[in-house]
Amino acid sequence: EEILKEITDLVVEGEDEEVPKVVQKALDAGIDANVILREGLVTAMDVVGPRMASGDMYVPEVLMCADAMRAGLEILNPILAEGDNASLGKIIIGSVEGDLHDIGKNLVAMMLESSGFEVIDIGINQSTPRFEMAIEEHDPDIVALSALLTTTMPALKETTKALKEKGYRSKILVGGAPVDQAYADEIGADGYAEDGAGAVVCSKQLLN
Ligand code: B1M
Repeated sequence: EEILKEITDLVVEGEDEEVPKVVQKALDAGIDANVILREGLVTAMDVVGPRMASGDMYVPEVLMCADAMRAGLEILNPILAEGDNASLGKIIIGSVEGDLHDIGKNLVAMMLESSGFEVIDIGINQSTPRFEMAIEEHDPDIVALSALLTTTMPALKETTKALKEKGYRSKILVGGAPVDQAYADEIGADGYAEDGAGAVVCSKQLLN
């Protein structure tokens, strides 16, 4: 679809005012919100990633892309979130210490919420003590940890270990691009998910 390509291009260009308008236009044209998300918005990050790695794009530009993506997501969020309201369980989610990436985490949070979980998002760059404070305040069923960098995988491991050592009842779910099932097993997490849909399936399994 032409309009999906237009959305991708606008996100890559960091057009945060245009993106929501075109996303709305795509919805009005009857395109499914999930398709707009996957083939319009998320594809932009597949373009941005390699450009960033090759030095064709710098952090300030990528931040503009992230803002444009967020602006588009805000239009889709209420539609994607039309789920049931019964709480399947309480989940605290955050990006681990040193990690400032939040687009993927936000997507995972949105999917969990729309599937009926109560989600408390504590944000990016969260240290172990911050997770502990949140756990003590909310007593969640699951703590979901996101890491997007190979350099923050050690923080993922530290936090997982520390929370396990404290003996909280919460299950620990981990994910993010560099993480896989083998690593999740190695660090003693209770679950691993590749994406938002996987996080929903895994969370349901963990609470069974
Ligand atoms: Co950064 N970055 N970044 N970045 N960035 C990556 C991750 C990178 C692969 C780009 C590249 O070089 N090709 C690379 C990592 C290399 C590596 O570690 N192997 C990288 C780097 C190097 C960096 C910096 C070091 C760059 C620098 O400063 N020189 C720096 C580090 C900052 C820090 O965190 N300390 C940095 C900064 C940034 C920005 C701030 C500019 C920006 C983030 C803005 C924001 O998030 N608000 C940014 C972005 C946008 C990216 C890319 C382009 C896109 C990430 C993204 O949002 N993807 C990324 C390259 C890429 O992924 N193509 C890149 C879309 C999103 C939907 O996917 O986040 O993977 P993702 O989430 C998925 C799954 O991973 C999974 O589900 C999500 C939905 O499908 N998932 C979970 C995520 N969390 C989960 C938790 C779960 C389960 C599943 O359970 C708990």
